[in-house]
Amino acid sequence: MHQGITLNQFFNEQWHQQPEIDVDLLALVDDMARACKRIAHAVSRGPLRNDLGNAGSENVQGEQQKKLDLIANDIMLRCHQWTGRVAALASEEMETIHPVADAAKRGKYLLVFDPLDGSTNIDVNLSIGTIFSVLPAPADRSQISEQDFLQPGRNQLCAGYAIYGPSTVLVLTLRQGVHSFVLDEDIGEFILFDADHRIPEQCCEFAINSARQRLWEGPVQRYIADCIAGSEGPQRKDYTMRWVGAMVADAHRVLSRGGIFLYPRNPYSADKPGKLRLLYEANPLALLVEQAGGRATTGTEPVLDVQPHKLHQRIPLILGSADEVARVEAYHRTDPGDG
Ligand code: P6P
Repeated sequence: MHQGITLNQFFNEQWHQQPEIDVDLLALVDDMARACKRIAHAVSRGPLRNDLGNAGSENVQGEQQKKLDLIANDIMLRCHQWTGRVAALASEEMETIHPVADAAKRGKYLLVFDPLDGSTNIDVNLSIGTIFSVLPAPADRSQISEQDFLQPGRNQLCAGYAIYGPSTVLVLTLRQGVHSFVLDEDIGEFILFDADHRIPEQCCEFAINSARQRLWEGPVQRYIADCIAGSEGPQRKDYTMRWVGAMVADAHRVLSRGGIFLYPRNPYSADKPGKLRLLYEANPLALLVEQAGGRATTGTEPVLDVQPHKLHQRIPLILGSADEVARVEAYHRTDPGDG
């Protein structure tokens, strides 16, 4: 696939080669690109418009909502709820699902998203992003319920993220490879720069918040200790550590150049087995990583196989280069102890 074509041209070419690709799904991707352009614009003007800081409200997770969290959420609703492609939406920033109004045509997809992941980075001008996942809607769309969203990640038809960094980059999959596009602000188009991306199988870079080491489950404690032991230790190679504090940024680095990202299970907190949310953080990133040849696990099972039981469910997440994630899974098999 040749570099330099627009998102639209790219997917039109894919559709000509594979007519089975649903044109409504391609149109939804186009709607998403528009939403991400608008969010990128709002984020970049945050300091100029006094849009930094807290909104004075909390989300369902009890976390302080940033003004830009709510602005990004509103942009996502505006760009998707009247297109006729979506039957209902769900967001980290909304406690319950958001069915498309009866007056509008309810489309064949459910859209679930984190409108602005890593929003604690906003006020210090570090990378943040939008994460999204597209699921099939039920045949009967007259009464969409939360239950309809509770599908394992393997059901996703499309997943992706936009990262708002030095450039605005859109990375997505329609289950036929992972493709990356960079926003050319001069023409307002996302331009293809990396088609059919493959994540390096080997790596020597891990991402974990080491300040929470006391809360990690045993296998992760031992794995990280062995990484820190470097070439004198059982891994027989030296590692480096990176932690941006926004999963979308850490995952983008891991997907781009290899590595492993860990936000492991906290065995001391039954109701919060992990920090990251299954439906709109772990599942979309897990699909992207698997589509690029990597792995994504809870430590004991593939993330995409987990059957969700509530909308804002949290999950332990370990994803990245196939060989390194397989290594961590082996630590869980050989000595699963919690301590
Ligand atoms: P900690 C952002 O709030 C987030 O949900 C993820 O994007 C990020 O990876 C994680 O939390 C950071 O958590 O414990 O390091 O602050």
